[in-house]
Amino acid sequence: MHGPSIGIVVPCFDEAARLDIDRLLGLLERPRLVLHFVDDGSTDGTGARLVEAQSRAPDRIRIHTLAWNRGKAEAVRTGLIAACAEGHAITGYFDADLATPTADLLRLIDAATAEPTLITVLASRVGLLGHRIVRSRRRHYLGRLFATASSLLLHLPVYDTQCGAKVFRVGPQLESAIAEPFVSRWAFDVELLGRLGKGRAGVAPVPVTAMLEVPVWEWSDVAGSRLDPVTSLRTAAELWTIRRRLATWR
Ligand SMILES: Nc1nc2c(ncn2[C@@H]2O[C@H](COP(=O)(O)OP(=O)(O)O)[C@@H](O)[C@H]2O)c(=O)[nH]1
Ligand SMILES: [Mg+2]
Repeated sequence: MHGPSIGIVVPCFDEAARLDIDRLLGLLERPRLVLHFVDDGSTDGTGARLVEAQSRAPDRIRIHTLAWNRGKAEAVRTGLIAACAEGHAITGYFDADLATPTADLLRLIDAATAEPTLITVLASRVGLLGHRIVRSRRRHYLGRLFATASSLLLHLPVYDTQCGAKVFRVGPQLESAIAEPFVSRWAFDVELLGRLGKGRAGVAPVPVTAMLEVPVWEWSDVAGSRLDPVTSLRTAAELWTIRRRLATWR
């Protein structure tokens, strides 16, 4: 009657300055949506801001606290495992800086809800007329290079693996794909898609027809990103590690 139960993971590492709690809590207008914040060893007061947020909707907000900074990949994985364990029908993750607006996340959830065969719904940043995709030229072209390399690695015609908003149907396919830590710290989205696409013993691969990319209406490069040039290079190098790991993933 009120739609599926939804658990959205928001990884946070030292986000005290960027967290816009009011906008994030706006997501709770969606019936049965629960926010799973993962505080990844923050030392800047993020924890206190999350506790304050939770006091505004105690039954709709979870806080998972990691004792030390494990990186976005492990933080997201921890949150997704918790969301699956809680029995949500749909889960996903969403960057704390709201680079993707909440309205676009809700559109991903709507797509997954409307079409039960979909297992993966990804937000994609495509500069279409009438859409507002704001990012530096440098970040755009580097991003396109990375996306093309990822698409070749995955043998998947995916346009954008790195947008920080993704939604999944909970089930054995997702659960087996997040059961083990990722080998990558930043390119884990690629690794996750690769695992889903490969399947595992007793778990069927997710076919291309169960994946959907939804172009976002808005996306803006929010200041304060931790993706500096050195990290970008490391992330690109991670693609090789992922390729090797996926070759033996079964
Ligand atoms: N858990 C965790 N999350 C992180 C870490 N670094 C960044 N994030 C989160 O990942 C999301 C995107 O981070 P951001 O720095 O904006 O990266 P970018 O948008 O990809 O350039 C935000 O929700 C951050 O809080 C980290 O070390 N650990
Ligand atoms: Mg960002």
